[in-house]
Amino acid sequence: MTRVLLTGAAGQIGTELASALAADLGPQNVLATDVRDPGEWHRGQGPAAVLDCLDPAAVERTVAQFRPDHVYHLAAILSATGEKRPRRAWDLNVGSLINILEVARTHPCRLFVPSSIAAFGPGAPRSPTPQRTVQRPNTMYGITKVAGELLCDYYHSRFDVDVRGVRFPGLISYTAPPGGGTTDYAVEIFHAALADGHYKCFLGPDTRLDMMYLADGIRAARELMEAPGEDLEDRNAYNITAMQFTPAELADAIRKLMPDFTIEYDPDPVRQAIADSWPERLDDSAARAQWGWEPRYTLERTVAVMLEGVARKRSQDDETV
Ligand code: AKB
Repeated sequence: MTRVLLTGAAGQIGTELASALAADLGPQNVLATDVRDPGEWHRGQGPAAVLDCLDPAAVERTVAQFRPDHVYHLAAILSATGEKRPRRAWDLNVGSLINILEVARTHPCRLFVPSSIAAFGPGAPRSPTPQRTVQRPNTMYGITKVAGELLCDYYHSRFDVDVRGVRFPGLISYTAPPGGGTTDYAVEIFHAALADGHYKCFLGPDTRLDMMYLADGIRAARELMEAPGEDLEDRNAYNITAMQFTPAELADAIRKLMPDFTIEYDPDPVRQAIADSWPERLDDSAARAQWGWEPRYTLERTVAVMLEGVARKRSQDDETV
């Protein structure tokens, strides 16, 4: 059975990915790690541990002891937080990655390293953004993502490390909140709709961005990790996409199920500038051709699943208070 290690497992992607992997592989085969104490985030499925990926000895020890076949390296600082603490974003995003890549040289395992739409900047075509085009991002987060893509390419060609990755659009889910991203509005809006019937959006109404429901994102990561390596010409940074919308279009889609929902706009200059520099729609034809990528969640399906999931979570949270 495949043994899997996750870093950053307490985050938005890690929480759902760990559960999905534990359900399929058996909880004992999935080690969830995060820099935060598992007492704060772990819900009791399989083993969990504290791991600071900036500590190379701790990364080495954890990998040597657990002997994973696959590692999903999810620890990262996102775009908006990265602009508040650029040096910290560089240190964590690039420093943790190189520690993981180094360990994979001596303890062979397959790595998944996520990149992002943030790896593109204002100079790239925005709709569609080609798989291969100019990458000159002007955010620290984006710079760490380009550096990460290049590091992964380097460790693959120079040391034969089997590392793979996708460029995620904004991810929408309700199990664990995203934290410090620019696309977070597309999650917050559902919580506000159900709590107050109203949302104050930190991006302007016409800001179109590339988005995906997290279940599609998790399936993309897992399918890429199972794909034959020899087919992966663009292995470390596949564009993937599912849907594109603006805050106003998302609000309209929510209003189809909650007719009284209202939205107002109060753009935050930092996050608005980040969003304006990002792709509206990635061209995902390389992922489709090289490993069969195909999204399943449309905007309408995502809105229905999110309203139901957030409502369920709110009533569970009420019961535990
Ligand atoms: C962010 O908004 O920073 C992230 C991303 C698109 O990578 N969700």
